[in-house]
Formats: sequence, structure tokens, C-alpha cells
Amino acid sequence: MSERARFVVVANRLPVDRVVADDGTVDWRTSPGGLVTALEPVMRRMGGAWVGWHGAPDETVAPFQHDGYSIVPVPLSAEEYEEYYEGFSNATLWPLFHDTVAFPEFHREWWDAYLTVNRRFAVATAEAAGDGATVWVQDYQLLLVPQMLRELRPDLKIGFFLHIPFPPIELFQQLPWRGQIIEGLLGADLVGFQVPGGAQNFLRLVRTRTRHRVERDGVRIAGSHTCVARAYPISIDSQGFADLAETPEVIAESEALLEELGHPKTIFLGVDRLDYTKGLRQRIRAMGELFEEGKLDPADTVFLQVATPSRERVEEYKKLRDDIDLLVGRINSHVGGVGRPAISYLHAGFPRTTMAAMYRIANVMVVTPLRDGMNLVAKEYVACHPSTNGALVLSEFAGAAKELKQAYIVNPYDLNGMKDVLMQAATDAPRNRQRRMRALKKQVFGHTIEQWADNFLGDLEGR
Ligand code: GDG
Repeated sequence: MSERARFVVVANRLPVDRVVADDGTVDWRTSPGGLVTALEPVMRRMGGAWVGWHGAPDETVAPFQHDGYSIVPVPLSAEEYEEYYEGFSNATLWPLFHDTVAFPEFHREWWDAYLTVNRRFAVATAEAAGDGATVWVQDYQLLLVPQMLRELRPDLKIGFFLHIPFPPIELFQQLPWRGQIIEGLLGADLVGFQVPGGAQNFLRLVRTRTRHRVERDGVRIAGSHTCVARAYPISIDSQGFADLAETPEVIAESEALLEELGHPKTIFLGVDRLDYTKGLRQRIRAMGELFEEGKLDPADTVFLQVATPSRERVEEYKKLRDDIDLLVGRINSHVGGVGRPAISYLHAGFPRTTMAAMYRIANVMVVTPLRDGMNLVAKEYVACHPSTNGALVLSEFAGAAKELKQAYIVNPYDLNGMKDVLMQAATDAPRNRQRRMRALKKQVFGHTIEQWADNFLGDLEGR
């Protein structure tokens, strides 16, 4: 690259997907997902470079410009994709960091690939970053990059943000490579977590398993730097979402959707990546029982569930997909009239406008993860729903529950408790619902993605 960047974001995936038209022309389109939704606006504002994989294995793509910043693609072989991404990242770290809600697998060859790929990312970043640049490394796929990068480029300011939970020490200790991972993260000047509990888990781990001195939220690395660990709860472009939901296209789409659903009195909505951490099995069972017991009437109530395809080649995800298909099919064959199922289940991705249209018409938004770093869907609903009459049902195990305290809070493992709260959310006196929603809107509009980035980067600059 001719000009080196003063600000660099490093993430497993680039924020763009390649689309090849019928005539063979190549274009790049912004890709979906929590991390991209959060960071894309930051990048458009700051400029600089984004280092990440471009999504096609065994292919090298040259750097290019997109939306005012540089895209620096890092290549991965098909085997690395399997071992570093599907394997170590998503079948070892992801379940382990989400309280082992699925069983984490430990394989030495996956770890070797993780090391190799983290090193490649560190080298690519070292080449893209200008003198004294600020680098912001993202998420669990790149836990080793801060230390590797510091070794290559001690002049850089290095920040790291973990989008998923940081587990309690008792679980983290299972990792055969725990020592290397702790040291990898400690290479950063600032490590950000979604909630204070994550930072506390990390600091407790450092105190217990390393010889570094810990003072309050700082870890002193002798002869080098101090790594600070703090919580920076992530958010969304709240006003951007609210404005989107008020556009004529979205309003028209929401009306068409209502028509398609037969103008039900009550719409429950779930929107998730199809992931076992999101509590879909529990949620669908709870909703199914409410229909079966006659507490909800399929003649005037619909449960609309969007499950965006995700990590489809990983075994646990295939199993989840089959389980959910079966569960939804079984419930729909018991309840509901001719022509309209009680559960309208869509295993597909949708444009952002369609998501906003769904948020607009949902009376009860159901967000019930078994464990979630934050959960942006909960915040997007609060921003997009046009009235204060909507209700948010939220799992106490989502990071978002620490902020959205006025939601209807549930424990997704407690099916009866969850059913009661789902009913309460749907039938509560408007006065109560409105009071809660007003408080939620105040929170979401008062804590935006811009503030999140400014807080993190401001603290990083001050280090
Ligand atoms: C990770 C952490 C943390 C989903 N389906 C479609 C679509 N989406 C968008 C949503 C939302 C995002 O993807 C999902 O974000 P979440 O936060 O709910 O969940 P994860 O993907 O697991 O994200 C999470 C997040 O990172 C940020 O730090 O909150 O805890 O797990 O923005 O709207 N967007 C479009 N079509 C879809 O079909 N356009």
C-alpha cells in the first residue's frame, strides 16, 4: 500500500461481501452481523484501513478503497478456514466463552492454525499501519494479535475489543493454551469488554494465573507497558435506525407485512443468527406451549421468527437447524388454522429495511439468549419501534440486560417463568408498557455507537 493508515481496524471478516453479477462484474456489498453493524459507521467517520478476510478461501485479493477507507484483504486457505475459523474460533472458543452452552472441542491442529492465522493478521496490520498509528483489534478470532503486533511494532497504540462474553476463570482454565491467550491479550494497551463482569473475570484470571502485577484495572507488563481492562458496552446508530424505520419504503413494507400476516392483534418477533447461544429452542418451546394451552390464540396472534443462516458447516449448527425445523413443524401441525401457521419461521437473511419493518410492527420483541455479549437486536427494536406501546422481553444473560433494565426480564432456562413474562408483556396495562418503553428509549438514544467508539478510542489515546 502506498500510504500507511493512522487508524486501523483488524477483524476476522472485512465489512464487505463480494457479489459477482451475471456478466461477471465484481462489486462489494456491506455484510450483515453484529460486529459490522457496530463498526461500519465508526470506520466511515474515522477513515483509515480495515484489515480482514474477504470471505473466499484460497484466493488473494488486492487492497482497495470502499466508502472512504482502505480495505486490506488477508488470505485464508480452505484448510485454515476449517481449522482456524470453523474449528478453533467457532467450535472451541465460541462455546467455551458462552458458558459452555455447547461442548467446546479441543484439537491441537486447530490451535496450530489459529496461531498461524493470527500471525498473518499481525503481519498484515504491521504493514498497513503508519508510524505511531492506533490499531483496534476485534474479537475472539484474533486474541493473539495484540501481543504479536506489539512485538512487530512497539510504536503502535493497540486496543482490543471482545464482542462476546469473557468467561469465568473456572471455564477459561479448561483451555490447554490458556497461558498464550492471556499473554496475547495483554499485548494491548486497552482491552474492552461488553460488561464490567467480563473485565473482572479477565483481571481475576491474570491475578490467578500470571505473575504480572495488577493494580485496580491495570496490568503492569514489566519492561513494557500497562494493559488496562474495562467495560465499554456496545450500542447502535440509534438515530440512524429510528430514521430508517420512518422512511416511506419501510412504512410501506411494514404495511405489506401486516397484510401478509393477516393483521393479527399481537405479533411476537424474534430475530437472531441461527446460533445455539440465542436460546431459540427454549423460546420456541415456550411460545408453542402458550399456543397449545390456549393462552395465545393463533387466530389473532403470530410468532414471527427470523433465523439468519450462520456457520452452517459447523456440526452443532447443523443439529440446531434440524431441531428447530422439527420443533416449529410439530407446533404448527398442532395449532393454527388453515392457511396461517402460529409460528411463521423464516430461515433466511433480509435487507436492513425489512428488519426495520419487522421491528415496526412487532408488539412484543423476544430476545432470549442463554448467553450473549450484548445483543444489538434488542437495541435496534427499541430504536425502530415507532410507539411506546411495544414491549421488549429480554434474557438476563444478555449483556444488554445490564443496561435495558426496564425490559421484561426472563431466565430462558425457566420455561414456566418465561411463559408468564411473555404473557405479561403481551397483556400488561398500556401505562406500564409505556413507562418501560420510554425508559428503554431514553437509554438507547442516550448511549450510541458513536459514544462507544469515542469512549474506547479516547481512553486508548490517553494511554
Ligand atoms: C456479536 C455478539 C454483540 C441479523 N440478521 C440479519 C441482520 N442481522 C443483524 C442484526 C444485528 C446483528 O446482525 C446481530 O447482532 P447481535 O448483537 O444480535 O448478535 P451477534 O451477531 O451474535 O453479534 C453480540 C455483537 O457482536 C456486537 O458487539 O452484541 O453479543 O454475539 O445488527 O440486525 N441484518 C440484516 N439481515 C439479516 O438477516 N441486514
